[in-house]
Amino acid sequence: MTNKEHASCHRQKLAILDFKPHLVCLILAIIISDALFTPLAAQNPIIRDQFTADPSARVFNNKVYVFPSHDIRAPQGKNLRKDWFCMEDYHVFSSENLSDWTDHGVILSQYDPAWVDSATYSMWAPDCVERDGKYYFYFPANTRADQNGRRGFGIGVAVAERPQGPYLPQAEAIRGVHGIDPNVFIDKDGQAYLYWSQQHIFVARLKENMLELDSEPYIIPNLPDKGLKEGPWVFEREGIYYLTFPHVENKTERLEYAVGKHPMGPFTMKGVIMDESPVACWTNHHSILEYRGQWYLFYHHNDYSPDFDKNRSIRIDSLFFKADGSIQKVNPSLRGVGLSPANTTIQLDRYSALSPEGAEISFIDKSRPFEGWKTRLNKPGAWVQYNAIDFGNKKTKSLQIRAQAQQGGSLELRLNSPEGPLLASLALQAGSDWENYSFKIKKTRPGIVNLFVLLRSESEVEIDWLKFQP
Ligand code: FUB
Repeated sequence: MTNKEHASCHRQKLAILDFKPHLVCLILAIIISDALFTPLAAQNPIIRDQFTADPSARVFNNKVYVFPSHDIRAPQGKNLRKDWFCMEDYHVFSSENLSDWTDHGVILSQYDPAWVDSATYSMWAPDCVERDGKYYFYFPANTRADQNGRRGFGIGVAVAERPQGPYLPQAEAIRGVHGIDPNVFIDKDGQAYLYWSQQHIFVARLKENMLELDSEPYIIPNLPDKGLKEGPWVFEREGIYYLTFPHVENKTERLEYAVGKHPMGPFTMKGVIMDESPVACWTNHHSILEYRGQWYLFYHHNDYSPDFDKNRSIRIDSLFFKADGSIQKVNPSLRGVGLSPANTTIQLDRYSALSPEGAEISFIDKSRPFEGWKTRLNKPGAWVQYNAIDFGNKKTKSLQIRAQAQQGGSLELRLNSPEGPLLASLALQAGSDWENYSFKIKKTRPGIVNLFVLLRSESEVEIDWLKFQP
């Protein structure tokens, strides 16, 4: 967590206190706001039991709902390419704290809309918006052949009374729309716009029924000429309309943006929000939203499938604006956002930094990636850094750690730097299995720390997680 994120947590608390001049009210407000205030935190990736991609995140009824694509491995015997995207249905996930996500299950599958060719497993990136208490879910898919035998991507709408569905698909795809990656933006005056991509980025006005176009599709000009552009996501902040989208400037997609004074432009290119993935996950696809005073970038990476980048996982990192409204580049992280309470399971493998030598992260079991990762320290002095652990105001006296040391080993826990104050020295006995060890530690002070876990022994130690206790 950065200083800016700390400041934003405080701003959220203070906003609740704003209206209380009287001291007694103020004290009451502090007690109430602390009780009501759910801290926001997330480690990446955020969904840990299935592949998810192309996250469209929305705030509905004070909760964050994420509508992602659902990558799967191509089923046998369906005549599908093994090396391509394969998507049969959509789930929706919701959370109030960005850490604990409820999976509301399948909200729509390729077998539901009459117009979708269900042999193609092509339920690509969706979006969802609310209007007058109804939820409109927009999704692309390959169409069945028309009278002239023509096929291609269309975009359909399914409507629900609640964000988690059930969603009822319209009988036909939206007329006049050919392409993928729908995104809907409703402006302050109530006018809704549909954006989508098909090599270029298109926009058209939507009728008030949210189901039909109200203008001819228009190719948004002044965006990069060369390289695929897709996945538009439009939002407004302080009178500036941001058109953000993945674009292949070099080899794979990076996230870029343009700004304008109207939802239909003209837009002027501004820059890069997130660079290309260094490990060549070919796609990236994102959404941007403000939730309780902080802006977030939702995006994806192939965390659980390093050898096949069409099985992706969604992540969140904080996003900041400069004073002139431009977007600061976001560095993708595993650590994610917010504070990790000291008494919860802290996955060190979602680290903030690793020593240049002797520290590495790998799957606990490569054949079962959703079991997660472990941290391996194999050189004396090697370390893993995990930032923003919140010790709250209760004293912490002990520590549990799940670790494995084949030949026995020793670790040190230090605060704020590899040479910082010593919190604990841990001696781990030899064993060929994972063990849950308990140790007494020096009493901690209340507050937020950056933790360093260092290897002191010659022999290596693997760590799954640790947790502090009173
Ligand atoms: O998920 C399938 C496609 O990959 C999306 O529609 C694109 O935006 C890219 O993420």
